[in-house]
Amino acid sequence: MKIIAARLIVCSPDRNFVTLKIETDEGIYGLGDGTLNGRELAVASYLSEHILPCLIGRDPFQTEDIWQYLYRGAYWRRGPVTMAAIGAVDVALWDIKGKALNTPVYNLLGGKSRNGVLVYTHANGRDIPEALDSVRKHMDEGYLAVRAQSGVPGVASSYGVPKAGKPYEPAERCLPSESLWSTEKYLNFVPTLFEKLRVELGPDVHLLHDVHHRLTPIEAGRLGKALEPYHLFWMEDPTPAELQEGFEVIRRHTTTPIAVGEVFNSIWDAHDLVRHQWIDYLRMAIVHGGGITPLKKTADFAALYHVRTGFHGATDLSPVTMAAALHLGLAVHNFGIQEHMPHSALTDEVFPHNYTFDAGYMYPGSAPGLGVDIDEKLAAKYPYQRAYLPIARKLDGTLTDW
Ligand code: KDG
Ligand code: MG
Repeated sequence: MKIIAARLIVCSPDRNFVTLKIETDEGIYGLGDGTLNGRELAVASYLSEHILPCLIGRDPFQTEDIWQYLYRGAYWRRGPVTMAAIGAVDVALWDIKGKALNTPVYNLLGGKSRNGVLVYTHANGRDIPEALDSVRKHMDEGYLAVRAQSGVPGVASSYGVPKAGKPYEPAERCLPSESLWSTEKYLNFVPTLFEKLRVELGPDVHLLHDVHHRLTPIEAGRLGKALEPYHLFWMEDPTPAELQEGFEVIRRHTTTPIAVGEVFNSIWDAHDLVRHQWIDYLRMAIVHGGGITPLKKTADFAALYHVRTGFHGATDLSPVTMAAALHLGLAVHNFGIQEHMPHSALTDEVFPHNYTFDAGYMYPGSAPGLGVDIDEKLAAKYPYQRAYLPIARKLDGTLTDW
């Protein structure tokens, strides 16, 4: 089998997606996701200008060699643009492999290690009563695990809080909007949120929380300690992770489990975090981590240190990445949990898929390959629109991590 064509479909059915379609001489094609929120065209250009011409004529079964060719062979390595582009190719090749062998991708990764993939979804509210209602709504839908975010009193436009009447979606089709941040108000508030949730919801529901890179390590230690009575499933991205040893400081102060990694692109971003057991869950996205090939190895490496997976699954990762995460999550032994922030109905229509949700778990389906397609005619009706993530400033105007 040979690759005869590779092209991009860049569309915006409610939000932007960069999709790679690789075609073979046997009529089988595969899909890969190359979406990098707010920087989509950089990946599209990296793919179309630099990668796609090198794929023609290659054997799509050679996922390892092609990955090394694009990573090592480029001389320049890592970074979100490069790795999302390589990830798009890698995932499309696994899709082709599965279709050619007439089996779901998870069977090529070790087969099913469990019946279904435990997922968590997002609850958001402008205040504690709204956040509580939102968690309850998702529990009624069947979710067993829910991430809870709430507006912080005295801080306008906190992270994770939806605009009135709309589902939460951070990217906006305008120049970056500005949100505000106060560590002091946040640290005083968050334990009161989780105290209320535990009192009202009982001990069983898994509660998660995303700090979104906003604290210093010692502040994160204080928060983790304050949250211990409410036994969170995890505290996510407590501090920016460029300084990996910062997590040692957090660990010294709290037993609240820690998840990190949605902005990582390589095991080398997490190597110390994992081998020192400073974290519990590794959250790299399949697309931004370079695809299924490196993520399978990363998961196996993490397993040696009792670190489990918690792959990123926000709406800026297309249904192709969602499917890839479900196939890998079903197969690896050290699966932890999968994020599920459902796409809009229009996005789901553009990307028909086999995966399903039932009673807290997701199932990738048994279609050959990844089980996701793209309706190109419909996609063409929704052209790319420039969009940005917000930025954050402290109350005195200092730019801080969003
Ligand atoms: O593109 C940025 C989003 O994917 C991110 O803000 C979502 O933090 C996020 C999460 O945990 O899903
Ligand atoms: Mg996050």
